[in-house]
Amino acid sequence: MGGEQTTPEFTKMNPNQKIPVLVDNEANFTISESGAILFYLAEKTGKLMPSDPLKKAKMMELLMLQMSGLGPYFGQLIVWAAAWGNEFPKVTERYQKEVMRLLSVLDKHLQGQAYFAGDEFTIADIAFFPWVRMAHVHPVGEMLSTQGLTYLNAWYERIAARPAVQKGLLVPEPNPPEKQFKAFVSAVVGLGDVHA
Ligand SMILES: N[C@@H](CCC(=O)N[C@@H](CS)C(=O)NCC(=O)O)C(=O)O
Repeated sequence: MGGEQTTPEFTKMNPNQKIPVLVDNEANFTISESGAILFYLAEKTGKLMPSDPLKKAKMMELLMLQMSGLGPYFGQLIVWAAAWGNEFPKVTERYQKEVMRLLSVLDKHLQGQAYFAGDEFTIADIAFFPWVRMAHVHPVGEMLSTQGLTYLNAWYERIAARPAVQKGLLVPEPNPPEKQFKAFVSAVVGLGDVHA
């Protein structure tokens, strides 16, 4: 997040100037937006997505909830609570409450099913995992009481124990939580002058 996202080369790949961007050289195809990237990869590989159209639609429902709900609201919570040092407690509180509300919606959703789309691990679980993780490992997590969210916590442990997830958490390199958090704050505030 050193500003590379605003260079002409990167802007050509994603006019929205945000990561992630996927370049599939094999298909000569470039795509941005994490949800669209996950969907593209699942379609391409035939993995991590139900084939049944109704189950797939339910999976998309959850993927959209992550993209439009938990991700943006959690991002804003980090901006108001951490980056701007809780300068306006009422604003921070709005995002804190909404993140908590969404986490308890997710908890209810997982009651009686192991994964967000039912009994199989899909891209919806992959999309939610880093944000739910944030509620556990980062300083902002202290503002979110996840203790009573039994189903969500069990899901979190289940996903975190997957060998591929553990491997993924070390990319690009293993970092202590404080360093990860700093990088995350600069990523969510990353619009430079717009936020100054
Ligand atoms: N809706 C987008 C959000 C992407 C996004 O906000 N990326 C952040 C990093 S988490 C970013 O590139 N920040 C840098 C900036 O805004 O300049 C997605 O899901 O891919």
